[in-house]
Amino acid sequence: MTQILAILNVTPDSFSDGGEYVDADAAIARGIELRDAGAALVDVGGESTRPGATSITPEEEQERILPVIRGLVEAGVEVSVDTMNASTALAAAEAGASVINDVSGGLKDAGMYRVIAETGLKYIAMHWRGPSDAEAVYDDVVVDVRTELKARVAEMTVVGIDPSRVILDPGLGFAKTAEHNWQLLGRLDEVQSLGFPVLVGASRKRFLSPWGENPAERDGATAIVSALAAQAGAWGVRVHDVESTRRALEVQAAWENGRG
Ligand code: PMM
Repeated sequence: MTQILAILNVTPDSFSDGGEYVDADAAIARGIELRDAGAALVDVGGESTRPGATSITPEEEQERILPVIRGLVEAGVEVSVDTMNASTALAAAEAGASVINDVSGGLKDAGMYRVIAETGLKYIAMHWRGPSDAEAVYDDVVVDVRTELKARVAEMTVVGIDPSRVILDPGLGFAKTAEHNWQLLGRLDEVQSLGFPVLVGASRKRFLSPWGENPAERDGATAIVSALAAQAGAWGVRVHDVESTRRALEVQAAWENGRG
């Protein structure tokens, strides 16, 4: 069954839910709610990756997220942490997180792979070409993303990361146009052919705007993408609204069962 990673942004400026959960107790309560709604993992992030968002220091990031991680772990919630910083990954591991979700795939912080290797955390490596959207130029986006992810994996192996703990993500919307995103989804099998579990992060993103002007109106389209990603064999989907995606995944599973 495809896993649901629920997004819990503890940031004042994330593009669709920024500012709601800056208070640690509110964030912990929300994370528990997301788990109860069907999330296998709650993905806690303290730094917005939105283009143009103000960047913060790892210390500020940790100040925001560590109390939330501790509270969630105490409540028995499995936590992943959305960070590009090695020091934050290490602190998160000590606080009880089990997965690091790195949108830079290890390109932002040269110390990240060592922390992953040494802590034995699971590692989600997303395809990334830097912090801006300026580099959305590809010969063939699926071939190029696949090649670049493969290069990341090769480096991870050199540092000693256990490949069985690695999950790959094509990085929808990160230096990608809407057309690029649809090609990556339509040809997800090519990304999966690298032999790693694949996570899809489409939730509320701009390429879904034909089905919802405002981000929160895009949960219907997001849920359909979740079902189709599951159909294509995705390991997981990272979403804001767990309820609609859980129902979509249940419908997909029922359909699949009907095949006998
Ligand atoms: N997208 C965002 C943040 N983190 N992590 C992964 N693995 N994949 C994604 O597609 C991804 C991510 C940006 O969205 P948000 O600001 O709503 O969290």
